[in-house]
Amino acid sequence: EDLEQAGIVSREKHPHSLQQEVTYGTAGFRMRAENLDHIVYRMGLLSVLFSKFRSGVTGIMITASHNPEEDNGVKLIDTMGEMMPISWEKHATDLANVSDHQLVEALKEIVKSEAIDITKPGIVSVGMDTRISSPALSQAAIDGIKALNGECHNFGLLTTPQLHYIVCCENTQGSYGDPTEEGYYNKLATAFVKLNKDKKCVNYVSQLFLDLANGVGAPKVRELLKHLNGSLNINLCNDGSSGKLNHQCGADFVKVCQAPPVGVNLEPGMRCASFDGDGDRIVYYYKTSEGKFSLLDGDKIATLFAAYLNELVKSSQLKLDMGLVQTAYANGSSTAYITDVMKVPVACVPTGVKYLHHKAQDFDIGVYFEANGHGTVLFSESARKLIVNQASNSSLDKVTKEAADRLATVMDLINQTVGDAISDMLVVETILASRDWTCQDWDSAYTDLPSRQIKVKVENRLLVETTDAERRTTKPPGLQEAIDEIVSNYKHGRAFARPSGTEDVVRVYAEADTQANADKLAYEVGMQVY
Ligand code: 16G
Ligand code: ZN
Repeated sequence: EDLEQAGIVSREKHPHSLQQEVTYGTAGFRMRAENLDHIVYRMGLLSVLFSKFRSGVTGIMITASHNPEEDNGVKLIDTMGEMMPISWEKHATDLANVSDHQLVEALKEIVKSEAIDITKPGIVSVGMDTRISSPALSQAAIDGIKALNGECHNFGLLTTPQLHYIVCCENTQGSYGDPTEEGYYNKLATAFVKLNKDKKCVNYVSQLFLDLANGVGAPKVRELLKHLNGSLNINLCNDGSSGKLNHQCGADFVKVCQAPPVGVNLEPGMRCASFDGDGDRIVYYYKTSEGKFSLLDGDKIATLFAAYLNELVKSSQLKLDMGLVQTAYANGSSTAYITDVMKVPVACVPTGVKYLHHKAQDFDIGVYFEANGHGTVLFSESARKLIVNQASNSSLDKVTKEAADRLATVMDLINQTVGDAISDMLVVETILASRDWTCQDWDSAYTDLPSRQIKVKVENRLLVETTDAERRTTKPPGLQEAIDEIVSNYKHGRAFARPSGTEDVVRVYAEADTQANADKLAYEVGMQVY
């Protein structure tokens, strides 16, 4: 039968070739591309089982996001366009590690433990980024899907969030949008053009300098521009025509180095943004009139979104509760601002989109962002209905109805399946235009505490264990006490250490009153971990 067939194809075309054990990490499997072939093939198999289990279309994305060109990765997408649930990660890990002749047995094991009806259809949508290794790996995934007699929708080049969007559309009978790349541009562009049609701006300039990290964002933003009818001008930088993927550019580089990417000649007055390699993160930045580089990261984007949505909800005369979700990396000033000034509840969760997304579902409107620029807004089903009803309620006064209409349109501009650089960019631009703000205006809400991130190479990063959304360590013994002691010597000091979920290192984050102190604090905490 099919499962036996999967075993034959495995041995003949995608043999297991790796010594070390691998685990399905924070965002799937990620490693040197040459080691991934059999893993991706097996994820093709798993995605078919997962589709049968869910009775819907699942997805597979081939990408390693902001990692170097030599790496690649694979992650699975659930039927609502969200990440595969954590409970299935162990199946992915098991399947990736078994030998070729144990494979059929492992598949049977999954079928049994999840009580999967194997006779159901298995349908999987596949997308990939621009890496040189992506087409071959994408083929490995397709081979896996076909080996189990699954149906494959091969979309080729996509940003990660585009694939999430398409999978969601495929499972919701078009109510979320058309399940095509074209449908994606149409939905976003229609909302953007509507929201920006009669803007009269003095301070906001409709000109964005966009660093695409030489990744898949470049061809996709070009496509988008064709649909925007000139309502936004974008200068594409690092668009893949010469530079190397993620090399000295992209959202991760800019965030970690707190410096502009190569290829962008930053001058005061310019509004700039960077995508990461697969288009699911964005950060903004500009040069102040004093000539200082200033970053508008995920925290700044979250507060911009939340404040604006809050106002629209109030003007629409709706009662919807809003919450903001962050991780330990959120700048302390942002958390204080949201709590004390905006008076919006803040939750802190462990690093990784799956945790943020899940927590955001607790609110009518849940805004979540990682400081690194990955985030979106979730509207509960009841909130969505209330907003749509209010927008079409003809008994309301003009101002209220217009606000509700605007809120409904902003909702259409947001990719709720996952953080999406293209969608987030369009929302930021809409809000800045509607407020007639420059970057400096936006930035003035609060001042970030200087911070520093470092990574520490250790023998075994898993010796460090954490609690309290990664803000405190429980192991090794004595580490947290030592960190507390060091931190107490710094004004506005805060620091934590956590094992990375994507690299073999321990990450240390520190913030303090000055950059020199933040640097020193990170270093001192790093020495405790080492
Ligand atoms: C992955 C996560 C990202 C997280 C990062 C942290 C997803 C889709 N991506 O890229 O959210 O910030 O890992 O990596 O979940 P780290 O554990 O190595 O610090
Ligand atoms: Zn990414």
